[in-house]
Amino acid sequence: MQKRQFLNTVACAALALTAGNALAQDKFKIGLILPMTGPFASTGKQIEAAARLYMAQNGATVAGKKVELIVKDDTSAPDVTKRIAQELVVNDKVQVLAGFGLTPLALATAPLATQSKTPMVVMAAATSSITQASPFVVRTSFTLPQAAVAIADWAPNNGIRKAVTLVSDYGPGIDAEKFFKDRFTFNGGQVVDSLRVPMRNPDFAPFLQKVRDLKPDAVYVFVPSGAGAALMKQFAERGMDKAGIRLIGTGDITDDDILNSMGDVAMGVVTSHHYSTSHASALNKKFVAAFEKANPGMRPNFMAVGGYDGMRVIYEAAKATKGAGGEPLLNAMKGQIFESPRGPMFIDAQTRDVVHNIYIRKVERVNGQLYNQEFATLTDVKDPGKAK
Ligand code: VNL
Repeated sequence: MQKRQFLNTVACAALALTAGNALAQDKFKIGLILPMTGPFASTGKQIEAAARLYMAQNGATVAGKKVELIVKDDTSAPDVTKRIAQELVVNDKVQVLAGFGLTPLALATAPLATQSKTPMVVMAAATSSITQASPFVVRTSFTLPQAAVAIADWAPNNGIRKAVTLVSDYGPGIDAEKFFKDRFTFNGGQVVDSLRVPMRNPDFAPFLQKVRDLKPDAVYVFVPSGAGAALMKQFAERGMDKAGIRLIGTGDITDDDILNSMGDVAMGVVTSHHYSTSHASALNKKFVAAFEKANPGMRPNFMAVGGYDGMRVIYEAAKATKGAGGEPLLNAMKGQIFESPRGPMFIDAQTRDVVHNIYIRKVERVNGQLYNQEFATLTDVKDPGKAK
């Protein structure tokens, strides 16, 4: 009697365990860590909206498993990103980590991806070296050197001989400065000064005054997504444009999310980047229409596209591995080639970094709204930061 009861209990426990396992295996979990509050909240909002759009369009099951998207706010603090990533891996047992709004957040998490063999899809951060911080990193955003080199080739052919660089003082800014300076100088241009502004709450005024005094043909700028509006406002207030100093940069400064609110000062600004909301392809028109329908009043920017394409890479890899995570999932991400709303792109199997077109664009008014209008294309640009 007692023995039978014991056996019964064991059988029940075993069943519960199996059921628990089956349940866990029935899900494919994506841990999406983003800055949803604080100064970089726009990046989090764009990426979350795009990830949800991808799921709405492509179904919430993959390889027979229900996809669970777990969105967490890291407030753009690296120690928080790392702690959340740890919880997602250990407690939630996510198959993949994704998001990473800024370089320091990605770098803080990379060692954990390596230790736990969890693929880590970087959808926003853009310092070249991030993919080298862990063999488990795959990137669907872009790299600053890709954009910087392109505008450094364009500028000397378009009347810009003397430039001052002005960048946010951290990873992507340092990349933006170095790769612009090297290429622009190689092309016969001269960088007369290189200024770095604090990453958080920057006051551009004293730096812009310095630029005014130096009287270059152009000031070349990198600031992270979201900070462009403040820069543009102070650029106008200082009368830089009237002093004949042109503004050029990577497309982060004319971020589509906020471009429309920048007003006339943004008109004619030339930048280089991998995505514009007005990219003229059928696929992009569909993407923008669906995004705007699902998120009234919001325009998808390059962050949204990094998130959307990141979900594509994850879904297709999960299909190939039948929902398994770890190294097989990572390997199934390498070499993926597809059409993105940005244009053609692929994940370089060797570097795990994105290869795509870089476009030269000019801010113009179209039907009463400001857009980055692409007018030249460099095709299949690899990260120049990997050549060294
Ligand atoms: C980074 C690069 C962040 C480019 C950005 O916006 C950006 C980064 C938040 O690597 O931290 O536009």
